[in-house]
Amino acid sequence: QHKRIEVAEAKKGISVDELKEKSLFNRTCYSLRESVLDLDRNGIIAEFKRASPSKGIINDRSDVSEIAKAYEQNHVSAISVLTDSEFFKGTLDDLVAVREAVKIPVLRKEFIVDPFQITEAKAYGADIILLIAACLSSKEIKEFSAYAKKIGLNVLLEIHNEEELKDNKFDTIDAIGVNNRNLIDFSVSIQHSLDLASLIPVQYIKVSESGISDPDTIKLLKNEGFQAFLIGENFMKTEDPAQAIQDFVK
Ligand code: IGP
Repeated sequence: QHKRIEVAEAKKGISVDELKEKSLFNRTCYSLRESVLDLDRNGIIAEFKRASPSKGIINDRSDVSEIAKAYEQNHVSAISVLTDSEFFKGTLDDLVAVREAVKIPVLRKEFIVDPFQITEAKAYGADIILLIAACLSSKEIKEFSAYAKKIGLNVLLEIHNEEELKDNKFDTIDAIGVNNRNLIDFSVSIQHSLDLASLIPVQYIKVSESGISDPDTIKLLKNEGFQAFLIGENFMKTEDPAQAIQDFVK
């Protein structure tokens, strides 16, 4: 609900037509699929995450460009940037800063409830949007993903159970992410990914999200067919996220 109010406020500040005039809106997006399948990259989607509802402040950094560059130099496949301010202390400025710092796909990590936020994602430099099945109807997922594709964005659909997968197998979705974190009680289990892996059709890039904190877990997930791994807290909680990712991937 608070998100809908926030979107209504954002709409007052700038119109869709004004968003579409921004130079970033008219760029060509990097392909998530190509980057994930690129053998010189490691499948990690590294997240810039200052805070979360479950952990509070994780690391209140302002040097987002530096961290993004370090992630890129360590061969991640994409970078995720939280733009929700209330729960994650993120901003659209963070998204622009990351866009300007790297030449790999950037995901706008946001609770999308209105197509306005999809136009906004592109206008502020994102290549990928996240649609969370738990927050949207199947009809919305179909329409929002079709619109995102039409303006050249990549779409990552986040699911947490078999039902959400079954209802949303649209051609306008590029990747399916299994969130290992339960959005209601915040409990985390990699088992969610392991259970759903074989049910995700091959046309989608398979992503495992949340609670990944050691390289052995990645090996396990890879064996089950996962191609990408969304990791935030494990890097962000350290004093030096750049060093943390270097140690993790070596
Ligand atoms: C990263 P972690 O446990 O590595 O910090 O998780 C990412 O998966 C998580 O931030 C996330 C998220 C979301 C945040 C996954 N889906 C939806 C906000 C909204």
